[in-house]
Amino acid sequence: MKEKLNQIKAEALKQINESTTLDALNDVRVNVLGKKGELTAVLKSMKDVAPEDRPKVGQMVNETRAEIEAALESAKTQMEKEIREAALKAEVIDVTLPSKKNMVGHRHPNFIVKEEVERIFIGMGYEVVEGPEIEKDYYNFEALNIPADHPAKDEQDTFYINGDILLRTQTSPCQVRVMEKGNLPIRMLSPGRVFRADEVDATHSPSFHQIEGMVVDKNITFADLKGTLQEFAKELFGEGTKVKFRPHHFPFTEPSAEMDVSCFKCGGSGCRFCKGEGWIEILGCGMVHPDVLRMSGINPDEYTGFAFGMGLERISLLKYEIDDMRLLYENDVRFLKQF
Ligand code: 2NM
Repeated sequence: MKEKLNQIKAEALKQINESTTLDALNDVRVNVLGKKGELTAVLKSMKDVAPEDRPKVGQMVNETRAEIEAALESAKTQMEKEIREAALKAEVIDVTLPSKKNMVGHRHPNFIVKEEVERIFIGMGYEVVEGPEIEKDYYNFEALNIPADHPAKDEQDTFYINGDILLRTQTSPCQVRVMEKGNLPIRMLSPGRVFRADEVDATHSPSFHQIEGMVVDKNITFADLKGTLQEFAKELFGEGTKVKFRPHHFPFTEPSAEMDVSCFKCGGSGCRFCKGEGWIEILGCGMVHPDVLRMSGINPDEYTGFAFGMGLERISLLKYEIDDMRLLYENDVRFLKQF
């Protein structure tokens, strides 16, 4: 019996040694220790052993079983360790490889220019005020001294929601709302989206952006307007920038003017960029019309003011030398990254 057990053990240990996979190890376990295993068969044949020898034989079987189990367990542990190490080796991460970059966008040129204009005027004590894009006819036209029969009010030019409500065509209604509140003096800048029924081309879009500014205080004169806008032009386009005012007409200002800046490409001598003019038109401006002040509850004998307005896209196109406005609306990041 002892010989038989030693033979089973030796054979089992040999097979364990020869096993190269966890499955093979498991097969050894089943073949030796399983229900139909060799050692189990020995245990089952105990009935043929003389009763007085049974405890001794039983102990021998158990010892053999324990030794085989221990060998199986240690082989399994060793094998698992090897498998783990091989896996780790195969999965080495090279931390020196360049990482995958996330796609990030870029600030839009309109946004860059808007912030720059805001920075300049905030530096002069202005407050940035935004208002609704859907406006009442009153704030967009009537309160700005634009009469009912003015061509700008035509349905060909303005997007109407109904007879009384429309998409604002300028940001000045925002300034009317501030004047109405009556907290004087006022120094404000109103940037924002405006709408006009224009066909899309290199210089037009039915939705674009404006920045308007307004000052209302005692003793504000055209000299304040000129000094302020000259300072603004220098900061935006460079210290050497000169300005020129040409008489113009707006219903909401009197007198009114358009302001040109000396060409920041050629310095005013005339080039392809300024079409040989030496000057580039930049904004409209004027002294707030007394009727506009009066309609919003401000006494024009006590207070005067100036206002100005510019197209944000136009400034972006000029400043970054972009020749087609449509590029500003495509949001192609390869285009945006240039600014
Ligand atoms: C412009 C040109 C001239 C303007 C006038 C006003 C207000 F509210 F005071 F009447 N806001 N903005 C104004 C004046 C706008 O844009 C070309």
